[in-house]
Amino acid sequence: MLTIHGRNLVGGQFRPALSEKRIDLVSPSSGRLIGSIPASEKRDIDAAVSAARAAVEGGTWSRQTAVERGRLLTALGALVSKHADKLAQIESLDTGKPLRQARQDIELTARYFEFYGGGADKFGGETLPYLNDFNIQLWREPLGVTGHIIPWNYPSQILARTLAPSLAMGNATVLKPAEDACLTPIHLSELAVEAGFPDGSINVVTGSGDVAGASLASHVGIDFLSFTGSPETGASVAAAAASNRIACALELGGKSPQIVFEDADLESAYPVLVQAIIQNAGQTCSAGSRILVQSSVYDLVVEELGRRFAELEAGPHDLDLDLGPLISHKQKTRVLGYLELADQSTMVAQGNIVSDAPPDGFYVRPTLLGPIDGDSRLAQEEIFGPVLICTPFSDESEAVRLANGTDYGLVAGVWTSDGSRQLRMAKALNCGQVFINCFGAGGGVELPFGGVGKSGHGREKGMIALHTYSRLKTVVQFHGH
Ligand code: TXE
Repeated sequence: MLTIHGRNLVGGQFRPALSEKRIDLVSPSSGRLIGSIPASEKRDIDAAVSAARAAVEGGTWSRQTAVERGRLLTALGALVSKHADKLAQIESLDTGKPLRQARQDIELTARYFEFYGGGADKFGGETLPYLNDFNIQLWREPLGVTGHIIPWNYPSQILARTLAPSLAMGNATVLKPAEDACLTPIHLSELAVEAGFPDGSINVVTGSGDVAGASLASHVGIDFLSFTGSPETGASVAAAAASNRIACALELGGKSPQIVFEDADLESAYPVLVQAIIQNAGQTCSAGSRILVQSSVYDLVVEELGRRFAELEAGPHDLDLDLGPLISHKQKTRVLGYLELADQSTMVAQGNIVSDAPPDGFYVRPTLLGPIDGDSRLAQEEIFGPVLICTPFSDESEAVRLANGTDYGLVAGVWTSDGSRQLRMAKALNCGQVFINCFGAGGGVELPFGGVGKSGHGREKGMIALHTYSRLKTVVQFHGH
């Protein structure tokens, strides 16, 4: 079994935590030890923020042109592709996700670096019409040092999605990966150095959320914070950022509905409806975790979904089944707690855990529940596991009321062949992304992404992220008659 002992990257140097303390990592598939990471503290974060500050204030990084920054990002993307096999093995081992999904994640990771590598020298300011004799320019400048706290569900993809646009705009970065899964971030930091990123431009510091994460979120030396994780931690990091008067982008998950009308092409919808919840064992911020089905086809749809759920298999990451284990014992307990809330009469179907799955792995059977009341906790709260709930609706207005009836608003899917209804629904849905006759949990490098309400605010992905990671300066020049 692979055992990895990771190091921090601070100011271009790989090193353990200053205290030399470490956190053990376990494999979600077996519950067995697979390595350890530095248990960094405030002084490690201080060192990383100082290194980043030096990089943007006079360091080599601050002198790189947009073209050079773009080339570095593109080179890192190429290195990720070159080492894709190894990175996918590590991602799969560390998170428990099936190997083929880890391969897709690594492909997308490379794509983020490529995309923003191409974007770095194509994004600039503007001029404005104003009074005669004046020239008005709007400049796009880097923010300075950006802090990034990322979760364990898509460690490599989320690292790339948040670091790449920030680096493209010329910021220096400090990233704190999640203590439950951070082996790919550690490997990506090594590839970043190999690609030639100057000292201090990328710093990666591992550790627990309440120590290393909280130190980064509250650090007076950062100019912007990007956070992806739970709404509760999101609120606490946003409060810390506010006390330092810096902005933040928060991506805090969702309870994303897929709305199936009676005129939908059901055969095309079924595999997508299932995949959108079992991908990453349901631990996807944009998982399609609620299905709203028009009453006239409710029984038909739920019966077919039930048939498909009963065939699903969960097992160790390297068996590459439909889904792997959950990330940790804590997540497994959380998801089983939600299943206990379900009335037995609403249990439609459950998939299986393969018999050779190690007993100490964090497996949960994929489960289909319905009909579930739209006001119940199962319909309102993010379960973050392979649990899909079904709720019937009678007409378009009830579908909208149910779809918008949670505190979250990240993504929604609409399945209907009526073109006018597609647009009416897209307008009425209160969320950041709407998919029509398709659904894209994760992925979509080009597509601006972010939520409303409890799902957070700010947008990442796509060219819009270059706005997020830069600041506008208005320059007013009087040039005379
Ligand atoms: O999240 P946390 P957890 C949701 C999902 C899941 C729940 C709990 O519903 O069941 O959150 O997961 C760091 N200051 N999502 O407990 O705590 C932590 O080290 C600063 C949705 O793992 O938010 C990690 O790096 N940082 C989500 C990151 O925050 C702190 C993905 C996320 O951990 C901190 C993950 C603190 N006080 C969970 N405490 C999505 N949007 O995709 C923790 N952290």
